[in-house]
Amino acid sequence: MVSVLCTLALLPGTARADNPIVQHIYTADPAPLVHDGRVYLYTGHDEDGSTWFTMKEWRVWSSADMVNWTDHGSPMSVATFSWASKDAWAGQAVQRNGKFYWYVPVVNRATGRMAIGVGVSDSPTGPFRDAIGRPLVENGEIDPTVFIDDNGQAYLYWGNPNLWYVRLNADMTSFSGSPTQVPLTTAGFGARTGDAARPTLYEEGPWVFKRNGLYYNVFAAKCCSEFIAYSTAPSPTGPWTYRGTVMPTQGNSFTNHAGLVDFKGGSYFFYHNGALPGGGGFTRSVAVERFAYNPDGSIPTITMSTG
Ligand code: FUB
Repeated sequence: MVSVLCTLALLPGTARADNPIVQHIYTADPAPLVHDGRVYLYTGHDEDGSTWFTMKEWRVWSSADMVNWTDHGSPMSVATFSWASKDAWAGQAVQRNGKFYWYVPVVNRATGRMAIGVGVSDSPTGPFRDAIGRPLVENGEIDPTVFIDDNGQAYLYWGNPNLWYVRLNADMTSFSGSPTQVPLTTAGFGARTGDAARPTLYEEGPWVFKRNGLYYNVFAAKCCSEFIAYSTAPSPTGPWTYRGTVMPTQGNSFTNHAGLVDFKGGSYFFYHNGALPGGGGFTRSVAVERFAYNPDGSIPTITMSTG
């Protein structure tokens, strides 16, 4: 659990130190990025607790100590993408060559289907502009995660109900060839029962990273009381081996969404739940737990400190 050293008043420009991290608006789909001594936390914004997601913008928060968080407002929204109509869903930002690239799923007005756009900025806090003026990927699926390997090759993964990846070009805003579909085997992603269309646990929200030479894919499993599970592989393209549960179903939200970073000697697991008053599946809140990898690199079971 994150130690709470202080609790800030709910002043503009601040967020509270304890879980949930943000307590004055609803936030979802956390995507942390470590840069220059700070953790930048990119989130969605749940604006209405009715019967479906109402998400029009993304938000940025940052912290140097994982206790005090600064609110950087909303430097990117659906309106940033002239071709987009709605649904500012789960994305991830990465830094390369002095620029920050933020990959997000959003509905393409022309097709009515989800596409992946990419925003770019000179600063981790924006403002972000549409990097290419059109979708980067169009196949109706969601939840991009971006990973740059040690040799400089960048990968974009995404998908629900499938899992896809492309190798991004060095410009981070284009790719060569066609998207590759990852084989969703039960050995790779666990076995689901009772849904012939989805034989594995993989649902959505992949988060791919490398640690001590091992590639991890931490993902949301088995809608619609999602838990967080993970797979590992010897390469960024697999083959993946299912490794089990990271965070069990908990927390008054039918989705969950993971983001992991190492920061100043600690490992941190970000997620969301419905822990705030009025919280639920469409009024979520991002939270974080500090944890330690097991000596063999496996991830321990992490439970929510609130929710
Ligand atoms: O926030 C909208 C969607 O819910 C995300 O894209 C999924 O990962 C789930 O959290």
